[in-house]
Amino acid sequence: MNYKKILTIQDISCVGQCSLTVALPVISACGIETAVLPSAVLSTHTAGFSGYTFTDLTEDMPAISKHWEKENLKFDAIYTGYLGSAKQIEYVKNIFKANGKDGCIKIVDPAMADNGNLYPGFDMAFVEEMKSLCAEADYVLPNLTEACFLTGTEYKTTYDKEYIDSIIEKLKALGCKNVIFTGVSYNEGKTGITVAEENSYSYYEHEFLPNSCHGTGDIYASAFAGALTRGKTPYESAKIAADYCVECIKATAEEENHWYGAKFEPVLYKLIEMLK
Ligand code: PXL
Repeated sequence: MNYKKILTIQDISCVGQCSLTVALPVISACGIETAVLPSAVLSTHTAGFSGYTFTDLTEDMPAISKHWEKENLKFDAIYTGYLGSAKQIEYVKNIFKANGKDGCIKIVDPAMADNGNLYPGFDMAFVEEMKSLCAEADYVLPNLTEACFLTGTEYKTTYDKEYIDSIIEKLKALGCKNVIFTGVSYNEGKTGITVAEENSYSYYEHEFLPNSCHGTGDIYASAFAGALTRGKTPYESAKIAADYCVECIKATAEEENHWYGAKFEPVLYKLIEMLK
């Protein structure tokens, strides 16, 4: 049996259906063993809650990585999400080298911004460090806001293919090998993903749902990482992750008060079916 292991590095938001509380179940549902390295522990995520706690785990990282090295624990893929500090990015780069198997797939979701703004607590010094992490990744999964910050491009809400392609070119100039560009919308009522591989670009368009949910970026990146590690092509993985996110958003739309995350759990079985 082709049994694979992913290490995912992102925060634990104790409540909020994002980062590790999404990545662990979603990647496990893809049939992949999932090891975790928490970047920080927060009582909730930072989008919509106030007064949350934040415990930075940056200085735990080197010892954890060293211990795994000593035990010869290595991973087929390493997928990073929300990171707790700019310094952490340096440690993550070492983890890529020290804890990945030969040919380890490195997936970076530069989770730091949305809707034209950086998340609370992030600044341009973090963006600078993130650029260097993206350059070491095999797959980078930015949304439009993150792609604009990474490339110094003006953020626009209406745009054409030329605008998106020019951002992808700038990301490639930064050293990003394959770009999975999420939330790219050219037509009303539709959105999609541009999959810019080393030598070919493709676009998957799907329905745009008006009730956008917090945490769907993490659901997307986790499903993509799981599908890709399982052996699906980048395009198939991008499509499966998009179709699964649509199912999660639809499942959440039924209840107006569920504002802090997407109800991804009741439709996990659909992700498993898509992977067959
Ligand atoms: O979903 C991205 C994310 C992850 N972790 C924390 C967040 C956010 C987005 O706001 O606040 C703590």
